[in-house]
Amino acid sequence: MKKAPAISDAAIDSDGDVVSVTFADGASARFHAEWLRDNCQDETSRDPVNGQRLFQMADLPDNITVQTATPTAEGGLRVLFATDEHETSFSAQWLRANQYDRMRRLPSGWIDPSRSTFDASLADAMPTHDFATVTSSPDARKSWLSDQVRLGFSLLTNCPAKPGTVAEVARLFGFVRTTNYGEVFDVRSEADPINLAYTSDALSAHTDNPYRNPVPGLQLLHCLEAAGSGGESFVVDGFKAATKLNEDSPRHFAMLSEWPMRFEFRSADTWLVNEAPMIGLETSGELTSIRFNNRSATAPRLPFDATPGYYAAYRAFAKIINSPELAVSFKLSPGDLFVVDNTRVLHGRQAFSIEKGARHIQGCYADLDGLHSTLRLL
Ligand SMILES: O=C(O)CCC(=O)C(=O)O
Repeated sequence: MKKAPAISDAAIDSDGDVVSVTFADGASARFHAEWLRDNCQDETSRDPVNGQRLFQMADLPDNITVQTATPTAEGGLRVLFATDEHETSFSAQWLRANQYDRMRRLPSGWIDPSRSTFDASLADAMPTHDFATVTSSPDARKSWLSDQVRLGFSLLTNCPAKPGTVAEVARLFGFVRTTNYGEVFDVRSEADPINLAYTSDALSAHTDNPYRNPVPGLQLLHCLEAAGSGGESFVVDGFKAATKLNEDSPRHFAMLSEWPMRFEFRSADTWLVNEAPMIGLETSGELTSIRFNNRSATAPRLPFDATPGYYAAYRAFAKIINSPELAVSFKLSPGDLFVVDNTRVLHGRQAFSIEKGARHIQGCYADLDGLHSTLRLL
């Protein structure tokens, strides 16, 4: 690490609440008295061996102020706190590395810059990778997984069109997550289906299993037999849709990120319920997750006065999600497999006819942390 310039000057505001320092290169920084006291680095404050803090926040006096702050001969800062007469030193290096007075609150709904959002035009530049190549080459696997993290979606071609391959692909980067649908599940038209996915009906854009907590981070769908007619797949970037909602109406965006939807799945042996916002934000405002599923959303129970605004926001979000400008459409052939980040990218399919051949897709779930771990190691 580059050595920080020495501290050449220090001043305290009239209340003793804030210390301003000037570095030899002319840069300046401000620190609150309370922040400095909490972050004292001396050996009565931090264990000299492991660096862990030795006091409790509750032990510190209220209304901490600084009595004196002076540059040291070594270029650091000597501080005497007025409230508890604690005296300590900070190096210029440490203060520069931990400076916070230029931190900015980011707008609600900001997206990690390592992600790229997409719309329908991605169909002209599909993130396509070859099964045999990603299996044999670590570089090719890295490129595939990087696309997956950047876009939340990737397509793998020339996979063996054999049952079980989907789990084999998941094991290239992590572990299969078994659910009540099994380790792998067969998506085809069935009599008396436990899920509308197991029919020949169209499925509108959705994320899977929002009724679970946590939801599966990744979904893999592998084509074993294509539909004779219909059955085209599509994906929609939920981050793009949420960003559009925020641009059109920050009020709607706030509604869906503050109030939860209730999601439910029930069959003879399973009853899953989860209540969570459709748009998930970190406390920093970062957009981190989308839950959207028309089939499994159930009656929301919100404060009476919030309900009309919630429905207006829900309808506006649904219209954006269903707009053709966002849907990337493609038809799977036997051996094609796509992966979606199920916390971000929605997927769906067109209705298909079963007269001209049985469509058969096999799917499985996996967790995102395994994929990120494999990518870091690669
Ligand atoms: O049939 C398909 O293409 C997709 C099925 C699906 O959306 C699902 O299993 O979640």
